[in-house]
Amino acid sequence: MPSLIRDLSRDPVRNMFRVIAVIVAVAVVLGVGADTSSRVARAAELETGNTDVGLFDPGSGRWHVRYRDGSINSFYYGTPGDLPLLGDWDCDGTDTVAMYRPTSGFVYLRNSNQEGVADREFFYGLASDVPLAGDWDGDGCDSVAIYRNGEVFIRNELSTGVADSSFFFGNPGDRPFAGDFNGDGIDTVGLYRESTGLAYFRNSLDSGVADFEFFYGAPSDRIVTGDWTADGADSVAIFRPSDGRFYVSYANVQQEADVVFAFGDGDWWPVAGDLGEPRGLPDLAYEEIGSGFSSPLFLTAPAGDQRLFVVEKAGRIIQIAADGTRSTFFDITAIVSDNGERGLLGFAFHPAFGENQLFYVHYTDNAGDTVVREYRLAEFGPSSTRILLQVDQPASNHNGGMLQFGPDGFLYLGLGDGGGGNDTYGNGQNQNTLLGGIVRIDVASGASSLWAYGLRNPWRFDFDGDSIYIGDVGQNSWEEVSVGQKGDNFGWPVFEGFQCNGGAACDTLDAVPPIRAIANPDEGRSVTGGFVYRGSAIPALQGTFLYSDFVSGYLRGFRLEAGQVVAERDWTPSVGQLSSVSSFGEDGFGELYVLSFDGRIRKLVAG
Ligand SMILES: [Ca+2]
Ligand SMILES: [Ca+2]
Ligand SMILES: [Ca+2]
Ligand SMILES: [Ca+2]
Repeated sequence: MPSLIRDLSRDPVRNMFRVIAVIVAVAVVLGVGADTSSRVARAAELETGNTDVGLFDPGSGRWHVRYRDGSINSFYYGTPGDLPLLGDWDCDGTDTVAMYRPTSGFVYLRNSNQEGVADREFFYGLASDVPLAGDWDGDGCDSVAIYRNGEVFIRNELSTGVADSSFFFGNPGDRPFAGDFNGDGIDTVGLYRESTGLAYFRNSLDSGVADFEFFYGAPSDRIVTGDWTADGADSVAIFRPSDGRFYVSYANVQQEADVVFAFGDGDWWPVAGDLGEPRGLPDLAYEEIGSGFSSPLFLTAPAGDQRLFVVEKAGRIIQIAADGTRSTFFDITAIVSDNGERGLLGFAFHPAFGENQLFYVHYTDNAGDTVVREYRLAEFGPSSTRILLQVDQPASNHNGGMLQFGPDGFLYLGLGDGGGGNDTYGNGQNQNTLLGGIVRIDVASGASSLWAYGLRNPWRFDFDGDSIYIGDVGQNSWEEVSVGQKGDNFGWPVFEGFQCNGGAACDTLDAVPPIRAIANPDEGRSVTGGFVYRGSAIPALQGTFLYSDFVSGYLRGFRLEAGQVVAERDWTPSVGQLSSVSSFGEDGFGELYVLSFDGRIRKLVAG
């Protein structure tokens, strides 16, 4: 068979068709993938060399890149229907994403693996061409070639222009790939015939017969190449859409995969390359630590304390001892109004609780108004307390909730816009009310002031350094996650997410846009803000903000650097959807928990 192909492939377009019928049966027999279960377990020992993999989901326009340590970064770049590329466009040794738009022949390059606009764009090729990334001249920089019906058009510059060279290789319908198969520092072209699983390789950029070929994969597999073994030469891997697995071969020979790992889903397009130092977010899992709580909506603990304190909406705080024993720590159900969005909504220990035994609650009183109250544990009783803040609530909804000490020692409270719909009471942009904002309370003097505003219902927030991460529940179209500082205006109701909701005012308002806007109802209906992870059990999660949604129950997170999202992930496909996620919680050591209104509490652990 090999000699037959070589003899005939002087005119490969015509003659490669002739051998298809012969090799179909062989390819099925030799296809990779036998006994995958034992090989999936080996993913952790994958010799990746300098090679990482990525997948582009053409349905959503979302990328998922997997670093060699197994961590993953997901981000939107490109639009449905684009073809993905990965290459070193700026010659810094790290590969980044690009999109080829088949409808226009435009290439859109990014020099970083994160959401954003193209760093460079240019036109090369025609509609229906297939793009290839490679270093065709060995200068250490990748550029884009295109494959068109059995002809390859090489270009060494990232700009619009004519091909530097072209040559014939393969048949119309073959799927081209590129790689440095002989380790000479020059990328050349291979062809994968999906219908048969036969791959053809060429080591020079000119017309001619395949230098070698072998069977790898099964029909509909998608091929990538990478230097998995760090010996300077690229070898093949395939992504199998039918099982969402990569099958990696350490040599360009016909053999079973050296390693198999699960990554991705369905009809996604694979890439491979050198993503540089791992910057992705690690696998996570839920570990249920308790159930049977009554509408739990918060969890906290004093720093360094082994106990957990669970807030139940009706007005109870349940203490969970280190051995799991539960007891009632605190009960103010008699003074809490608990219906709809009302209840005991926030709870915070004083940073010096160990010495002064002070703690703080935010609840809706029996008149339906907001109260923030201080208690001292040793003197607990209705008369032993100090009311720090009372705010009249014009409606039963949008009462905010979160209560947390900031790093500056002040106590912060999230308050909604007063309720109704679409800011009925006009509080979002009114700086003369505490409603619709983040309120700063000086617990020493009892003074309160508006610290940030333009919020609809900041149910949960978290301070990290001098930044606040806010989950702000949206109206009809967009749930928001925003990050800001003192004095910021988050835009409600002039903006909902990035969307203008206030006509001409949108042009002049100096509002902080959200970091993420989550489409309602497609992705979520009521965002549940979380925490920036500062625990120690999952080091690779450090600095990541995690959040969810009360209705859709996803688990998402991102990490910022200089205000930009540099790592992002949606763990829902691996951890599953939860029901009625009411809040996240943080224990005395910075580990995080997810609370569901169905009474269950789960700890976030390494996956
Ligand atoms: Ca680069
Ligand atoms: Ca080059
Ligand atoms: Ca080469
Ligand atoms: Ca290699």
